[in-house]
Amino acid sequence: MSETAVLAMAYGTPAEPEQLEAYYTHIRRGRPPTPELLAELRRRYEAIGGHSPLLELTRAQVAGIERALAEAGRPDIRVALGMKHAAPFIEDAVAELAGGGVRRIVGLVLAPHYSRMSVGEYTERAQAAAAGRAAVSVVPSWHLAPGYLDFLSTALEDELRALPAEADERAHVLFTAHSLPKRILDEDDPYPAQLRETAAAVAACTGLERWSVAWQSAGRTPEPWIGPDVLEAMSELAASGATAVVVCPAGFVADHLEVLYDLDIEAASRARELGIAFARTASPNTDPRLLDALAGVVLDRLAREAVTA
Ligand code: FEC
Repeated sequence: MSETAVLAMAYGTPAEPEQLEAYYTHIRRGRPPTPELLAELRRRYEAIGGHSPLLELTRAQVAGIERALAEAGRPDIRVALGMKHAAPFIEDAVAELAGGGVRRIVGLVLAPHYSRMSVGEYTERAQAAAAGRAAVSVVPSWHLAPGYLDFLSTALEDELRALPAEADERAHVLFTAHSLPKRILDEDDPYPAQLRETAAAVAACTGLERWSVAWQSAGRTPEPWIGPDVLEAMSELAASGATAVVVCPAGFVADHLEVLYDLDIEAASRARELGIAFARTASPNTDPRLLDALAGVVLDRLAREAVTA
């Protein structure tokens, strides 16, 4: 095995419904959910068929990035999966890589935008797990990677083209990412600005005029979360004359609960109540444009480190 490897880091999902409580407790940093919160989360998983496809999709993305690296001339680089809230955890993957002789780990989070509360936490965990055993350098963000922007642009054009002609006239595109507690704004966190940069780049590629950014899937906690929430934004758009909303969940790279429930069920139902057309852009999942882009991001990181070493 090469001394260099990639640690692909992703959110994680319960592999079995029996693991839901442990998963939710982990997300809540060890605080078990109330029976009501757990039942509500179980209801959302049941509504999408009882199971999120996230684990299978994440594994397929990891295999695809490894393949793309091999095709780009680095068949020696292994890509291991480490997850934030489910096994195999980030710490398990780091231990396996270090135990196998890896001394240099490039961390790649399967989420495009940097926040201290997302990529920052993945980074801290990977670096703590590797301390004294391997050097870890994590790609902070890749929200303007050309293959990712290209995927989003064509996915958006497909949905806009498929809208009924009368709805298309005053269609509005909402680019979304997972909301985070508002306190990140006091710390100059780049997360909101990076989502706006992704959105502006896709809007420029597609010649889009009516678009804005909204936030989705805010946690069920008492503190304020970044807004506008996607559901509120849809109500405001309908009130100001929009006939259709197309949601582009640019903050996610795969189909999972927050896309399949929060958008395809909850937001679609809100659109029906508001009397407007609704569409959601396809997720990149295993599209080669995403996988090649991510392999490119890793190779850039390695090249930059070779220059500065
Ligand atoms: O399909 C699945 O099974 C998992 C889908 C899933 C993804 C995801 C991505 C992100 N989250 C982020 C932040 C937070 C914060 C909290 C939080 C809570 C939840 C809950 C579930 C959940 N998240 Fe998530 N997230 C996914 C699923 N997330 C389930 C718990 C129930 C709920 O509140 O809805 C609040 C924690 C707390 O209570 O203290 C904060 C961010 C991302 C995108 C970046 C990434 O992928 O890492 C940020 C996928």
